[in-house]
Amino acid sequence: MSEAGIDAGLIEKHNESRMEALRRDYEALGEQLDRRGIAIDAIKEKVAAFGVAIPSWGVGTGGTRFARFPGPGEPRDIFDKLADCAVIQSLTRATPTVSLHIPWDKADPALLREAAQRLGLGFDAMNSNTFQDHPGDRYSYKFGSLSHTDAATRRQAIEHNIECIEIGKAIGSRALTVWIGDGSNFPGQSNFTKAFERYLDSMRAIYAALPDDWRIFTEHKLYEPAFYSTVVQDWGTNYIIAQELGPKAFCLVDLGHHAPTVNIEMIVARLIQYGKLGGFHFNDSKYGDDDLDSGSIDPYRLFLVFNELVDAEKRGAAGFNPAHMLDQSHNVTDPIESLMVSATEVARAYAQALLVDRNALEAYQESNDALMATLTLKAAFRTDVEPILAMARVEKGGAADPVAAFRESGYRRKVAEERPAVAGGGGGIV
Ligand code: LRH
Ligand code: MN
Ligand code: MN
Repeated sequence: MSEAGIDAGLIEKHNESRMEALRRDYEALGEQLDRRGIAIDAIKEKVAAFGVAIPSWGVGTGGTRFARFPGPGEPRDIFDKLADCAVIQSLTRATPTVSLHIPWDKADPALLREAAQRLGLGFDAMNSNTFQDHPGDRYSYKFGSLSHTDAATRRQAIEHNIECIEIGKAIGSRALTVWIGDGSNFPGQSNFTKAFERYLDSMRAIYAALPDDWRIFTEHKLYEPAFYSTVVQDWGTNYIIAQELGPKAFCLVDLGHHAPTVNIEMIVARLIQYGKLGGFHFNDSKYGDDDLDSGSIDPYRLFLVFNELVDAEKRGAAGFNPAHMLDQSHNVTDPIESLMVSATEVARAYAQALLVDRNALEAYQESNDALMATLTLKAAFRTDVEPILAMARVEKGGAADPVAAFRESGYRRKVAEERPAVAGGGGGIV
């Protein structure tokens, strides 16, 4: 095994047997795209430059409120998690960074930096956690954190966020994502206005500790863990927060954090238009915050989100620089495999969105030709861009078929020998 966990020779051998077919598929697609006035190599270059961050918490098996069924070779700590992330990166070449969650990933920053460097990884946004109590903390977050009625509890939550910034500074991160579970379970339990005022005050204190070259992302979520009201529940509230805090504050869109019928791509467009789109937590869902693999339920929606992103990229929208991160939980699949599939699906949506004939689309929009406008999007979405994704991967040293190569490597079996089995048990998202 190499430092990154997957032997380069194994990837080479894996690719060798697939290269001939891949070249032919790539050529055939190139010809087809050429007829549509699209240069396949230019799309491939864009895909090759695209990356999405791995959530450190994603490489462990998730769970539900009811149970957690750990798999073999579960990472024991952040260093095992980084090793797993490096495997994902070496096979997909689309996941160069990791997003840490504190205190889950708390460790000596010098060691974190050293491990990441050795594994060829960087760090994306830091995530704070005041949705659960931390061992040793004086105050409980049972009734809230940044919006808590008690000033000392709020102060503790503020300090925790500032500590996340400090750790992030030491390891080269440049953003903090704040998601809180604050809310209420019963009508009357909380004063909506006062709770939001307290939240904003707390966020102002965190914002004041943000270095000049950092961004702060606030993440909204409709419900859960609070079941009646949530302090940061939707993109409207989120936009207010970003406006109130200032130019370093942006909204983070987690695809699973919306009501089932909400038009997420339109929210994305609005946030871009007003310069407040900070980034994404990509995942998919059928019912709520299911944290399923990206594109596993509604790949068309993922494509439509990317359609907005490519539109903004093409017209050079002011301040447009969203962070791409995954945020998912795996109950029945191998987390490494699921994360590789998700990273590929996100890149696929990007590639498909790059194929949209934007001049034609604009003309159909201007002439109110609804049918042709929607078929223009469909033509891009229906294109099988797999040869582009695979070729970009292989040319960067990744695997033509990451899941197959991962299984060939025996990585999971090997780490299961070193990492003691973990007992299953009650609920909890991580
Ligand atoms: C909340 C959330 C948020 C947390 C993560 C573990 O549902 O999406 O991003 O930090 O899950
Ligand atoms: Mn999230
Ligand atoms: Mn979530």
